[in-house]
Amino acid sequence: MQNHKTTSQAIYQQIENAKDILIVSHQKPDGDTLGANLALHKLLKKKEKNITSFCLDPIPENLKFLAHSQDLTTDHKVFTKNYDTIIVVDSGSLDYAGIDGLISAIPNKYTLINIDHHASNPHYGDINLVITEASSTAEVLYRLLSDWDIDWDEEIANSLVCGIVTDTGGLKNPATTYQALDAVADLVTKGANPHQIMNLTINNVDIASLRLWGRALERLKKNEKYDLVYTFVTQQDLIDCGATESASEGLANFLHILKEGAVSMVLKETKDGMIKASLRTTTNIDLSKLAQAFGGGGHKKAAGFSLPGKLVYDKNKLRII
Ligand SMILES: [Mn+2]
Repeated sequence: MQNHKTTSQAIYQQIENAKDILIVSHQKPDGDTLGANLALHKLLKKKEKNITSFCLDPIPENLKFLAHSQDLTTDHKVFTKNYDTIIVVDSGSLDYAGIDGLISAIPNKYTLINIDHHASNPHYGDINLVITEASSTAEVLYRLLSDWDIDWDEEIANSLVCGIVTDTGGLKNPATTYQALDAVADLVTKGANPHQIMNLTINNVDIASLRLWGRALERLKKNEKYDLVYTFVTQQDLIDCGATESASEGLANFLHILKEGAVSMVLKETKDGMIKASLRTTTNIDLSKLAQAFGGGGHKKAAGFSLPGKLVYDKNKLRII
């Protein structure tokens, strides 16, 4: 913890002296990376800094309730400007953020701050605040801001609660530690409304997505040898159910209710010819290591990787070609 305090101080100094700050979320953004980004955005605006919030992909419709969501840009041109400080939130690597090719276009020298909770994070920043036992980057940020004397408000509190609530699957998954709950409780005293945020995020699945989940649930299988329960979603399933690419995202988390199998896995075909695997466990198996062996990454209890290929389901057998 001492180490975190020193890092917290270093980040504070860097931000206090900064004028132009770029905050980057990871591509295909979720409630955590956006909650963390926009909470920082609001706070640093109050400190009269020039803030640019960037994400490679646009903000999903259901997260547009976050304050300052309209200030988030997807314009690559922001990487041709000068910044003294770049803060990357919730990204295990610059590649995961989707900016490894973009960041080299920034003309001047900057300080890179890496704020994250992914176990696979190699500490790529000049300053790294990576707390792998934290539920979410929003919780890491909450701890950071609690070390400083900041001007809290309802919007900052709600953005951070959004990150904690979504990354813990509604305060239910194994990442929901005492510290995560304590952070939410304190953020409620600062004006956050977790119930409302849950209804806008977790409890917000449409019929097409549930139909898709139904299809996947019907196919659930258990591999006894590996104590693995798995299922899959194809591009054809998305078409048949009228569901979007993001519809299967909640499915892996939903499988937390399962009592069988040490590990659950959802395989999903993507538009670009890849198969994306989402792994979950409630045991002590370190899934981030397993995912890294396949070129992926993530957390100990929730991780993923991608492989090129297509899924073929024939005579009750699943094959990857
Ligand atoms: Mn996260």
